[in-house]
Amino acid sequence: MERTFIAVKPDGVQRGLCGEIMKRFEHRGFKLVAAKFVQASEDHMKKHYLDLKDKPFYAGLCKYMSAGPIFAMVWEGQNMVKLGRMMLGETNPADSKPGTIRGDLCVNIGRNIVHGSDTLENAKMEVDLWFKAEEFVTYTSCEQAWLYE
Ligand code: IDP
Ligand code: MG
Repeated sequence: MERTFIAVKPDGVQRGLCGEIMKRFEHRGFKLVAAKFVQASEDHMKKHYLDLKDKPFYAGLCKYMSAGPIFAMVWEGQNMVKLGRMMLGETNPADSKPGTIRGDLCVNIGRNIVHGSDTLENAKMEVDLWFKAEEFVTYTSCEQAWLYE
């Protein structure tokens, strides 16, 4: 089992899309293991997006991501990181296929409503950056036995 960090960005929250985005992960069969509704600081977002620090859009990105509340989640499942990214679609919504979250719900690369970890290594780092150990809930999903053989 893998874990990934998924977050509804401030534009997704303001547009009332938390439920829709969460629903897609629930319906796919993934298990929610941590979640919180937070206002992130610009400093926190600078850490989160450190690998993009040399990009021209870095400052604007960190500002946008701290401009309103974020719905932060950790989801668990088989191939979670890869499948989470596939569900999101491409970074640019214009390249995202219908059926993906970005392909269905947004149009602009700078307002692409949702974040998802891109590799298992980054997923671990992001989960640690956003959540403390005591924020995880341990439970058995009643779906588990019917989702996996
Ligand atoms: P990802 O979110 O699909 O992993 P990254 O390349 O990691 O994409 O970029 C992080 C975020 O930075 C994107 O989701 C988007 O919000 C923003 N971003 C990426 N490229 C651009 C751009 O060319 N202009 C404005 N914002 C961008
Ligand atoms: Mg990324």
